[in-house]
Amino acid sequence: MHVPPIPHLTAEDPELATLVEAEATRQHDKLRMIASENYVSEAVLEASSTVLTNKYSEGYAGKRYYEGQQLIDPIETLAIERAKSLFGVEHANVQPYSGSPANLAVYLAFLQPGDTVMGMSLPMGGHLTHGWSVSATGKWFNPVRYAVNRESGRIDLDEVRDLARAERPKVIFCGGTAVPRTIDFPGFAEIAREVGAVLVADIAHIAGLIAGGAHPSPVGHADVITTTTHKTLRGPRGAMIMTTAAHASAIDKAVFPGLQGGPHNHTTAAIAVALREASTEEFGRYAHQIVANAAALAAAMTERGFTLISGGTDNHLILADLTGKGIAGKPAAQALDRAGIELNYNTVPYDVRKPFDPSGIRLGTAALTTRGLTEQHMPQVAAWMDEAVTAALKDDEATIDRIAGEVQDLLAGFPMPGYRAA
Ligand code: DSN
Repeated sequence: MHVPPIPHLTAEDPELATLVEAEATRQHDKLRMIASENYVSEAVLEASSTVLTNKYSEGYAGKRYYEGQQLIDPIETLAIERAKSLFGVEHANVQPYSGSPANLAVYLAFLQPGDTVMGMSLPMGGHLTHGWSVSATGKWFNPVRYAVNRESGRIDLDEVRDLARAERPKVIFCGGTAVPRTIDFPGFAEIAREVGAVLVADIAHIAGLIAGGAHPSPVGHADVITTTTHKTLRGPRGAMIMTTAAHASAIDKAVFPGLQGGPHNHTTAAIAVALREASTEEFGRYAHQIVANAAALAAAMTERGFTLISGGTDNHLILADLTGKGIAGKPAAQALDRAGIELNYNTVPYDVRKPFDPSGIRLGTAALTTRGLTEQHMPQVAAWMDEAVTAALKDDEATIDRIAGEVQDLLAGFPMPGYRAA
């Protein structure tokens, strides 16, 4: 059953409550490996569902447009101070509704429509909001995009520098959604400095690793840092923008009133809780375990004949090209889901297939590490993946069903925050 329990929802809206309970069970029974997902703590869940959702608070602490902020102001200030202390930054804005609005605020703060922005191409591992063509950021600005090296699968900073020198972007984004390797923040900072660009580090995927000391920090290198709060950082769905003091006012004005109305105060409170959790030694151990698990899984997948982009991983994320396995990413992801292994199909660099039916899969170890799985379990996970993909090619649903049962049996021994067996 869902924890905290939902008796009022069950009484008032059983149809919805049944769906929520079923989702809790699904999350419990599946090996969740979508690289951007996690399980939040029960304290974060409780904070997310408080009466704070009832309150409008347009503005910032001490400068609101509505009365009754006696308690909201200290809650938002607590979240801000915890973000500043955890990441070692001069300023934090905790109001962005999610990662895309956070990145849009950067455009509003530093660019005019038509200005040049440089980011990693989406199929190479970047994000829609780093200037991809279907995004407002690609339609209203002039995007130029860097790739990864075709052979190494890694960013080549010499190519990035050449492009920056040629295009003179006003803003450069580093970071992305399918980047399995360490991001060289000092290297990007040097390039940004040379061409006079604002460097934005989008650390959405790796924020928890940075907080836990398992990935280098962009602080001192990037002018602006954007992040979601719900991936490796293990907070509620939300976002933050962190800056030097020099850029604080521009970012705050861009978030409100530039882009958003009232902040979601229940989310702000849950972010504050997550940031407190992320400042503990236990969270540091968790962050390192995520990376150790990903390394062990990458090694086991390689042994089983999976082709990994860049040959492996330095962080929580693995990107695999399934061409060598004779199956496309989408049918593989669907079969793996039926086998109790949840991940997403994904383009790989220089993919010859379409984004809605690409060659690869993307997976991550943040959620399964929260459940308590360690390196010793990764060979079994890789074996299940290999078996399920092979079974999919032969329409062998019996094997897929068997794996789903084995996954469920394994996970029964690893508690899930937010769920208890009834
Ligand atoms: N949807 C996020 C991810 O999965 O990485 C990016 O926006």
